[in-house]
Amino acid sequence: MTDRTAIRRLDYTAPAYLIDRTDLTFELNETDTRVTNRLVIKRNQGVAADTPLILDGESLTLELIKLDGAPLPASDYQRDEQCLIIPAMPEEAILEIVTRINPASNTSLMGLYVSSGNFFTQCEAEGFRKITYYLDRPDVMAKFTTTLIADKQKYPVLLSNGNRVGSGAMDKGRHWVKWVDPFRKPAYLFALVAGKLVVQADTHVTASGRTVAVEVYVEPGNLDKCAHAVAAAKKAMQWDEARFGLEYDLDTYMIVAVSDFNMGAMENKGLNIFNTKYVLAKPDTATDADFDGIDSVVAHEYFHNWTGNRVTCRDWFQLSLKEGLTVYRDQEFSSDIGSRAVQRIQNVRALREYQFAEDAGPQAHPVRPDEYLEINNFYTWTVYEKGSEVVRMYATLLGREGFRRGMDLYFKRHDGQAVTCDDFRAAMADANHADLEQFALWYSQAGTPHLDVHGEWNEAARSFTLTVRQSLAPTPGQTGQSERQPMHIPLAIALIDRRGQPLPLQLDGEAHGGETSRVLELRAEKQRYTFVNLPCPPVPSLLRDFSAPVTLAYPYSDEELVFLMAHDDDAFARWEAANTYAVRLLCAQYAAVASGGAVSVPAQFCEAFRSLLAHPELDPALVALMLELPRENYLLEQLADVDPVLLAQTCQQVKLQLARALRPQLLLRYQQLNDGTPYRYDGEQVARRSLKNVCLDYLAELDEGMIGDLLAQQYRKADNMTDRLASLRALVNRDGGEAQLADFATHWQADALVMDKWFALQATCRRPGTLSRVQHLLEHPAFSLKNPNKVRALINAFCLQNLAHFHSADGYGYAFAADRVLELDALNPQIAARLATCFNRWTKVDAHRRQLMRTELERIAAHEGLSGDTFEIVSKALAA
Ligand code: B3K
Ligand code: ZN
Repeated sequence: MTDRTAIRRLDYTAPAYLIDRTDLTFELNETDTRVTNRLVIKRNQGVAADTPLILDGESLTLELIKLDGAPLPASDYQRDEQCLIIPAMPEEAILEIVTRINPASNTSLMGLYVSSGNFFTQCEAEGFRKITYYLDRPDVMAKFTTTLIADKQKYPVLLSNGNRVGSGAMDKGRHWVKWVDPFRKPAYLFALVAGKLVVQADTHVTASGRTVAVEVYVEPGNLDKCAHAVAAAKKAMQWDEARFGLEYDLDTYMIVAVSDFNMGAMENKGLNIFNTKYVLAKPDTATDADFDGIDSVVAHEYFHNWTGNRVTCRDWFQLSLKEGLTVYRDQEFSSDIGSRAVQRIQNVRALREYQFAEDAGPQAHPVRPDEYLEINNFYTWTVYEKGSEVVRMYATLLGREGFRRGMDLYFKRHDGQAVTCDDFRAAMADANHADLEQFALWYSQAGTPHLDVHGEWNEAARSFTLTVRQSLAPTPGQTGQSERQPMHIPLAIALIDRRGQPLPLQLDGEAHGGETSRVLELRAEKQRYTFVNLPCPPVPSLLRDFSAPVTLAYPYSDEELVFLMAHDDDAFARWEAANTYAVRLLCAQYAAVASGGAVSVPAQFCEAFRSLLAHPELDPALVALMLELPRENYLLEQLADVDPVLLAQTCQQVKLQLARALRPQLLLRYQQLNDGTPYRYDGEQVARRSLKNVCLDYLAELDEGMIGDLLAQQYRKADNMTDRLASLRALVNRDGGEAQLADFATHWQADALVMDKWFALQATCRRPGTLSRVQHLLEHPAFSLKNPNKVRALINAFCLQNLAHFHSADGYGYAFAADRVLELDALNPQIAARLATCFNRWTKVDAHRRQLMRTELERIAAHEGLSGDTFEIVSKALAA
């Protein structure tokens, strides 16, 4: 039965009982695992003596309950599908519960499950209750010991949280290993792994001189793909010591890679479990983006040891407390080990493409949600990425040192506790004597604030006045515009003179000019800033480094955008100017085509791009980012009543015209960068490859035999996956690409992660017949609906990234998506619910498609036995 009652943030009450110690014993068997759970429980202070103990538990077979050593008769407890209730509970007791579970039949990949013959767990958010009866909530923190018992031959490696304290042989070919975790933790951080695994080991010596073992466990045959993950873990450890003074606290830090996993990775105490996608990599099999992804996910999970584990969340509404902060930390790490500007642009681009769409759609929710049906639906772009922008704003407002003072106070006050987003904000405020009361609105008001900015030059006074108005549109489930309050928004600005120099900024009333860039703190609905003593009318550079997660409109002329693209001293703002210009161009072209006209890219736009290609002294990575056209999904958000097929065609035509206009420059730049240097993953080479492959991507639009040869040659000669995949991506969109596609599959059929790329290329292909090809691929021996990576590579890629085919006017794309949602829902509700978000933006498309999408949403919603996960997503979409 599905429980469809919303959980509300304001209903929080402290736990009635607390658990001091949790001693677990697992007798592991694929279809019948026995779990013995011994709890030292006590009633919480101030709780009435007749308060029952209510333990969470799902899909468990109960074998035995003992209270203080004596078996508990059935009349002394009650059970239903979600809990076990003991009405008469002593103030303190030892409760022993034995349950049986069937890991082999667990396709939800929550709780204990089997993957490739090995055992793994996933407990966040509420998976521990599928392992044993427990107080499965993050504010109940206990000390855990775990004893694992299993067949020694089949499961030689037995891992859990903390430190390994003993092991031994047993009867029937079994063995045991015991683990003790000295730190209190909530159940969602529990983990175990058992199986045939090999390990790549290294050490890290901490700043205080302790030696920590760093171990990465993988299936045999994958040891040659672990070096990057090991190096990433060591870099992350060193970085956290240097930047935040935070050291690792156990003797061993373990990462285990598993191929069946619902998300990227999980920060279980001392035993992080990772999707193989974020561990396994070598130049042959992984792209530059994969290597980057491993750096950031390894760092993210490692950083959770302090921000998430040592200090955890009081309840799941506070999820962004650990996720927003940890994303901010991993972004800072990536910026420090790579290019800060590239990192920032990539993060902002993703935020705008996905989080802004979430904020504008039916699933909009605040960074700290107010209610949910299924918490797993709230591991969202808003909680993670907007949450990280909120944390970044503290650093922008308080400065780097101020932010560090706030972090130090946060750990001093809350180490070992389960706390709230308000506690974090209070630490930031108190450590800096800052007023962050109004800042709390970032956690409670959903939607993307909009800034409308105007500039006025006063020739007589030689002053420039910026007028800024903020607004916030209503979002589903939140009250109307009238109740929205103005927010505390850091707006970083500069004023650039005609030669491209930033001018010293002196506000009217200030004694003298100051820095050339400053952060205005907006607090009111409308604010005016007059800058004086200016030699000439400036061009404003606004929202530099994307100082707040807002949309901003300023009436720039095309010429001003081209000027900022070339001259702004902030790299993000240069990219932003190019992006604004390109969005403007594409929206105008779409409007022209939609009203019967043809695509025609103005010469001035081509010139701006030509000049980017003509300056080899510019950072190739930044040039590549400026040349990449805005994504179709992002453009869809800027328009209304969209025909997505026409939008995709427009984008392709614009790209083709640019390729024709810039052919010589693209080819020259491609040839300069394609210099045959053997592959290395380092900043300089990654930057060069990114621009080279952007040039190739444009050239591939040209229907010329010579370009076909160029693509085939890059495919053949590439000594790395980045270049090989870039050429194959273009080839699959051309006649004749089938040969390389087949060659690729033959070569990589045994490598699951590389085959994911092969599926995704075909799912995102532009050519006719893509849907039937995708349908055909569902039957491919390397595909499995039970493997989330495969589902994401083939099905989600088609439904969420292939606009032209998903939105085909016959509605077949929508029907395909709905069928897959229903099929997946029976296997793995979390994965089904994520896929169902492909219907979120149904109100954005034209009336014909709106009707088709609505019909499919209704079909899903009406399905008998639909999970709460999927129900929550589709019912909200339908309410839009
Ligand atoms: N905390 C986990 C995500 C758990 C998702 C549960 N549905 C990974 C992370 O954010 O690091
Ligand atoms: Zn996280």
